[in-house]
Amino acid sequence: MVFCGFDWLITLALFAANIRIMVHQRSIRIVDSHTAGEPTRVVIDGGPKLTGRTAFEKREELRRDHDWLRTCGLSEPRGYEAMVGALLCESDRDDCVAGGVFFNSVGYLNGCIHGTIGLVQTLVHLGIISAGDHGIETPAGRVTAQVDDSGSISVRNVPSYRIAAGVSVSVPDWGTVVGDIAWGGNWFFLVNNTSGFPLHLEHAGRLTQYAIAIRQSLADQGIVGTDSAEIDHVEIFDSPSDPASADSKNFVLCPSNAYDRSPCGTGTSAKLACLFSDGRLHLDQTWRQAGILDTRFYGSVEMANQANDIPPGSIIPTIKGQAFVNGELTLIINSADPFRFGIPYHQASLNQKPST
Ligand code: PYC
Repeated sequence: MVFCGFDWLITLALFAANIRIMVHQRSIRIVDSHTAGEPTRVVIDGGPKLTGRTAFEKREELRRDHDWLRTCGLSEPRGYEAMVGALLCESDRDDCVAGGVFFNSVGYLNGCIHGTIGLVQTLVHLGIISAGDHGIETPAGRVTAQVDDSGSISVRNVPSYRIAAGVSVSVPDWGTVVGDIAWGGNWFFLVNNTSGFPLHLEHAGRLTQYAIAIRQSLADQGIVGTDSAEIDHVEIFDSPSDPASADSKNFVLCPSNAYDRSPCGTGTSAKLACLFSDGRLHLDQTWRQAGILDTRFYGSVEMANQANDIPPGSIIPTIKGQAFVNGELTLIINSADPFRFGIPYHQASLNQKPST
């Protein structure tokens, strides 16, 4: 599939006080959506042309050479910390309609299920795909999105698994916290809520502090994922607000220190892997995971085929949710604007600029 090059560059010549000032403008076309409350900002045109072969290579290229796209789209004044961005890419794979590279206000993600649902809803909105099954290539691997006529989108995720159960971590000011380490397309530490604060939006500040303290303690105590990967997401569970409509409620801390407004699809995948390993979830069961806004994802599992790079007993989760497109806009990068690449949090991102 070809996304037509809309890489337009406008040069405006301004003449003031006999001094000729050249102002360069670059435009980036965006579609915004939210999935169960969590925003996804998809770059559909005007981004850098990436030469990497796979979505993984494209992500590394974006990180290395074009980090300005992430900062200009997601940092203030255009974006904010809860927002996840996706660069819509072509995929070299015959079994994929598109690729997506996901990022947030502090860095890059491996996979992102709410973001994949948002990206797929964006492709539907643009008339590029319709109901049916569609392969999407992500840095975490190929996922399949099934678009149904009711507006729901189900994403069959990458193999998910738990690598450790009942891990104790000592968290200053909060005591000892015991949780599981699992992969669902990102690394998660999954704990029951011992913060003393119910999982309600009004306690989001305290819950964020609790989750940040847990994540910091994991790092300080050398508790990591496979290949020493940082555990950058913390998922806290409690009873659902309405047991008739959900099996569990979560609060998920993302790497940007924002909490996921949705139940977090990769986090729900990690949860399903833990439940399955504990014998608390069966192959024909649907798990209803509520998030902090009481919106829900519906998860089911199948056994993963044995492969060398995944632990025995891994599952393939499918996560169902719904996204709504809520904006189409054009970002303007004006060379005269000191905050054209966002208000800088990271100097490194300022050192890589596009040609404007
Ligand atoms: O839905 O997988 C997800 C996700 C990851 C980070 C934010 N949302």
